[in-house]
Amino acid sequence: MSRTVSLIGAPTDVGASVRGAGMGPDALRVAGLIEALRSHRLDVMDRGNLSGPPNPWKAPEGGARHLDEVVAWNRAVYGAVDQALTDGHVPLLMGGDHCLAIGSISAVARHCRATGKSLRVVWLDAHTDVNTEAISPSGNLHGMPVACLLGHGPKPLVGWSGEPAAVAPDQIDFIGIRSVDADEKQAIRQLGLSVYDMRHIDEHGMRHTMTELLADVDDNTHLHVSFDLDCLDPMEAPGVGTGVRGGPTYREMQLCMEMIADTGCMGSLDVVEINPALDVRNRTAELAVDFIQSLFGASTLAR
Ligand code: EXY
Ligand code: MN
Ligand code: MN
Ligand code: MN
Repeated sequence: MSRTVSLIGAPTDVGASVRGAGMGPDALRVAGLIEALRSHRLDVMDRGNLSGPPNPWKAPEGGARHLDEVVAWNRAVYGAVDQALTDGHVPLLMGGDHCLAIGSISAVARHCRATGKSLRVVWLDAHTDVNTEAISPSGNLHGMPVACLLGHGPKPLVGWSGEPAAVAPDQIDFIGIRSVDADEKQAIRQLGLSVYDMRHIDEHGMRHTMTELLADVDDNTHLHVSFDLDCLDPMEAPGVGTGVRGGPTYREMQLCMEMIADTGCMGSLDVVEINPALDVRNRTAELAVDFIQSLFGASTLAR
């Protein structure tokens, strides 16, 4: 894994249900992300914040909200992540809401196809984000990135990796799931998605779950981690727009990150849904900085 991390800020909440996630990138900088990564001998290149259209704060049209603005922001994300990968860096996308994973993971998928790497996406979230405009209860596009990446979301957001689907159903695993809409459940069954929900973690523990999830990771694997801070229990991470009670503990999350770091295969990362407007001081961004350090191997004594 490269030891140069490219920070890409995407200050937008156009896909979210509430305002505020647009302040996420600077909350991470204020929480000391750059200094923390550099303290572990990582080179860090802060590429600054992308620009894009303001949030028009309109009602959904055709089952999707702010589609044009979401397309524009994801185009900017795609370009920046693609450039970081071309430069041989590890792109760290700082959201911003989770709709931005469309541009991020589409760029990673195209890069993996070009370099012959095998892509695996680890989706850390309370939600499966696999709604489409036909079944979404809200029309918010942060609830649809997985559907788009699988080739089923709103047409302007599909096919960006050069293939109809950026990711195949067996290339993505979910951790921390505990809030799934009725129609999403049907989609999960039909697609055969691998969902390690909180029930699985309760019954088997995080260690068994991650051992199972990472079993087939090898040197040719490019792991992409898409980390939605609402994966955590809102008691730990209050600064999120769609918090759901009953999430993993701090130590369960740390173990998850450390086991991912142990593979040495994490090639790209999204950190999304931090909403400082809903936070207690800057607690959620500071928590994210803890976990990001663990993803880069900081907690592992062997390194
Ligand atoms: N499933 C609900 C919806 O689609 O509106 C809630 C989605 C929340 C999405 C957050 C980013 O994870
Ligand atoms: Mn999400
Ligand atoms: Mn979520
Ligand atoms: Mn099991």
